[in-house]
Parts: sequence; C-alpha cells; structure tokens
Amino acid sequence: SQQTPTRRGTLIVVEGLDRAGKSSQCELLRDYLSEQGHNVKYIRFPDRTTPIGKLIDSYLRGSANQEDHSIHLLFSANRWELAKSIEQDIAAGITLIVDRYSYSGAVYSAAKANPTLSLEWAWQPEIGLPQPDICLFLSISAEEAAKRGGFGAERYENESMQTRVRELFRTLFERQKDVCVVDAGRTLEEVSRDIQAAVSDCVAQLDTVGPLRTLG
Ligand code: Z5A
Ligand code: MG
Repeated sequence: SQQTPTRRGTLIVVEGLDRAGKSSQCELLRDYLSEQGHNVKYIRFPDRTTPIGKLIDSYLRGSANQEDHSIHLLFSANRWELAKSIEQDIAAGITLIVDRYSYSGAVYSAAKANPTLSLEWAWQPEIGLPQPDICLFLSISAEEAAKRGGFGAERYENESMQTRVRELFRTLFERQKDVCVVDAGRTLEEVSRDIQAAVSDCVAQLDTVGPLRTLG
C-alpha cells in the first residue's frame, strides 16, 4: 500500500518589542493549534541551553562582555545550529512556533549604533536560514509597554535602546514586506484572536506556497 506523503508543517515566527507579549501569545497559539489537531512545537531564540546559548545568556545577564560583532555572530550561530532540526521538524509535518528570530537578531545589534555594524551588515549572516511562512510583528507603543512593568535587569532593557529598536524594526519590515503587523496593545484575547485568524489563513494557503524557503 502506498503511504500518503506528510503535509509539511508551517514555520511561524513571532517578533516584537520588549513586553509586547510574544511569549504569552506563543503559548496561546500553541494551545490553539494543538486543539485544532496540529502537531506543534514552541521554540525560542536565543536558545540559552546550547553551549553558544550559554555564552549569550551570560552576555545578556551582564556577567560576561562580548565585542558587538562577535556577540551578533553568536546570536546568528545559535539559529544556524538549530536550522537542520527546524527543517526536519517542518518536513515531518510539525508546526513550529518560533519566539524571536533573525529580525530581532539584526535589529538589536544594529541598534547599538556601532559604525561598522549596520542593519545591512547584521542581516548578512541570516541569509540562507529557513524563511518563516508567516512573521507576526507584535506592535506596542512605549506607553503601553511601560504599563506592563518596568525594564528588567538584562542588557538592552533601557529606554534609548528600545527607542532605536522600535525605529529599526520599522525600517526592516518596510523592506521585508511580508510581515503581519498585530496591534499588541490590547487584551490577551483580542491579540490572540487576530493571531489565530492570520495563522489559519497562512496554514490554509500552505499548499500553494510549496516547500520551505530560505531567507534572502
Ligand atoms: N536578542 C538579540 O539581541 N539578538 C537575537 O538574535 C535574539 C534576541 C534572538 C532576550 O530576548 C534579548 O535578546 C532581547 C533581544 C535579544 N533583548 N531585549 N530587550 P528574550 O526573548 O529572552 O526576551 P524576553 O524577556 O523573554 O521577552 P520580552 O520581549 O521581554 O517579553 P515578551 O515575550 O514579548 O512578553 P511576555 O513575557 O509575554 O509578557 C510581558 C509581560 O506583559 C508579562 O507580565 C505578561 O503577563 C504581560 N502581558 C502580555 N500580554 C499582555 C496583554 N495583552 N495585556 C496586558 N499584559 C500583557
Ligand atoms: Mg519573551
């Protein structure tokens, strides 16, 4: 008897500013898609569990310093070390929800205003990684984000950095085009309803999209 080929999974990326609710929404989306009968996995970048991820973790916590370009390439390497397993999961029919990805990678590094670390430079090591089928950008004003608590203790969690990050996300997504902007300054339920609708449309169109693409 012939086996029916497995329908590939969908690669879903959730991006956004600090406290936009990415992790909360990723969990809600995982539960929603599971209830719909999908085989779902939720992963996040940085993946702090790998040897590279441990270096990133100590950098973010401030217990270690790294040169700007060097830490940038480590964040990228942290995605490359998981690229194969992402491709395998998608081919096996697993729907992957990814909390932050290459977009955060390029934007946070470029926000440092290091003269030799432009957004263009920062994007280069991302080229060739699996391309999301849908990228949801959770957009939130600085005022709304502030209502969700003060800045944390990690590096980058300060006003000037966040302001530059906000501007660079806008610049990057004007160029990237296929991003789904979600107003994240509303209730958990309102935001998740929009995300579910966008993801359902994307999953329904998957057959016309073809195989997983790569970032260019
Ligand atoms: N970084 C980088 O530089 N390069 C890279 O390549 C990558 C990342 C991948 C750590 O990331 C840092 O790494 C980050 C970017 C940099 N630096 N900064 N800043 P992270 O993903 O580990 O950061 P995080 O601390 O987990 O995420 P977050 O952005 O701060 O939060 P979030 O996931 O978007 O939000 P949340 O945890 O779901 O919610 C935040 C709070 O708001 C929480 O109390 C919720 O209960 C509340 N919340 C959520 N939604 C709502 C709504 N709708 N209403 C009211 N309250 C809400
Ligand atoms: Mg988070």
